Amino acid sequence: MRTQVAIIGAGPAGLLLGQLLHQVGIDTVILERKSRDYVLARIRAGVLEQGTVGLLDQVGASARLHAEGLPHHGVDLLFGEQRHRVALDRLTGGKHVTIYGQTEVTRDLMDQRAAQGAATIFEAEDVEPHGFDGAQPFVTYREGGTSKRLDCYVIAGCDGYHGISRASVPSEALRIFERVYPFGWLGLLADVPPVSDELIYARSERGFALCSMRSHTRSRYYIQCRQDEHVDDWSDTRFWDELRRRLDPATAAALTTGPSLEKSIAPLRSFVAEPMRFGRLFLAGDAAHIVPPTGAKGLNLAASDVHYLFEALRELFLDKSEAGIDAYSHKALARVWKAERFSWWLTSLMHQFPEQSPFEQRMQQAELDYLVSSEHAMAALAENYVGLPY
Ligand code: RFL
Ligand code: PHB
Repeated sequence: MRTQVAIIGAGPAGLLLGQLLHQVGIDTVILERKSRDYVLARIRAGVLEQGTVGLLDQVGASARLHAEGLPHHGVDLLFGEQRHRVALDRLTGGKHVTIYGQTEVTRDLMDQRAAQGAATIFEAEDVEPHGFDGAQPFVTYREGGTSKRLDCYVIAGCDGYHGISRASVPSEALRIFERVYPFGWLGLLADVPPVSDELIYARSERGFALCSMRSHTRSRYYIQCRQDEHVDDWSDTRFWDELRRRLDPATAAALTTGPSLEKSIAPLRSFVAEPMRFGRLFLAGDAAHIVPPTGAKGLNLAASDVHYLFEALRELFLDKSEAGIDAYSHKALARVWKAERFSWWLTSLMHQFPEQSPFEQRMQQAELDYLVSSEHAMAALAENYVGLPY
């Protein structure tokens, strides 16, 4: 089999890239390790920047998003039993974010791709990129026990943090930057109305908590937990009790609880691999970088990478110019590092760190007090939260 762009991974990065390329007549095949149902069962991001929504508009996969997504014009910071609203719209000249689950984004892109008859091979085993340091790269994989080969001009590694693309690059060609945080997030999804109209990021003595949502009837909550914690040790009752203790009394009293639909623990990590291009192999999204979820940036960074990569590949295939692919890594990384900084900063500000000294505790407190007392500091937070320009 032959295609122009072999895309590894059918997460948001791979699917969005596939649709952008399809629109300008560039042929793609997506190879995905898991089944369609497995991919659609993963509960992940919930906050979309306007740039991400714009890309979904560009490919015509946003009708349901505009019908069902919730525009949010502010978020709350809760500390010292007080909620402080960050007026995203006022502080950014009218910008907002949209609450719409990553699961739904993925479903919309998959449905559109299937309707257009573009090839996605699910349950592709042992996917491996080859020859990307030359002009004739190819990808090998097994489908239903049969070995296959996909020849292409370019390989897009959109296969997430644990994927094969980055792992196929010789380690001496990669520079890794990493911070692992000494805690995780325990998340719970439930069909109960959200406790508030807007998201609440809460810092408490017992650890961080986040009140988020997927719709007016479906809530997503997170609490900071130990890294070595097991999800089975967290009954729903224990989760709800702990969440309540991290909120102010009025918010805790307003919380509606119910049986969980899903519960899982995610580790927190900052990670960047440089560069994002190796000959004819290009990394995009979590394959190249990870942010802790505190800033809601992971999916949105995958989208901005894809925007840059799409422009570069369009130039390569349609204008026969390599200028775009030569600039890709540099352009994408410039935005990645700013989102890394924001996610690291917000994580450091809002969580309890096991080894934190009394001095560091006071610094965290002072920074929060300063933040909510300064329009300039709040505007910097808002500007980053809604998403920096591409
Ligand atoms: P994905 O979504 O991991 O997709 C990669 C795909 O590649 C497949 N794959 C392979 N396929 C073939 N061969 C192989 N060898 C393969 N290895 C892997 C995988 O099965 C998968 O289908 O990466 P992508 O597309 O780069 O997208 C990135 C986002 O998924 C991620 O950044 C976000 O979910 C992060 N994130 C959030 N981002 C936001 O922008 N806003 C949020 O509110 C937000 N909240 C979150 C989050 C991530 C979380 N977790 C669980 C890590 C909340 C949480 C709890
Ligand atoms: C979510 O709803 O899953 C979510 C929202 C905001 C974040 C992280 C996760 O910062």
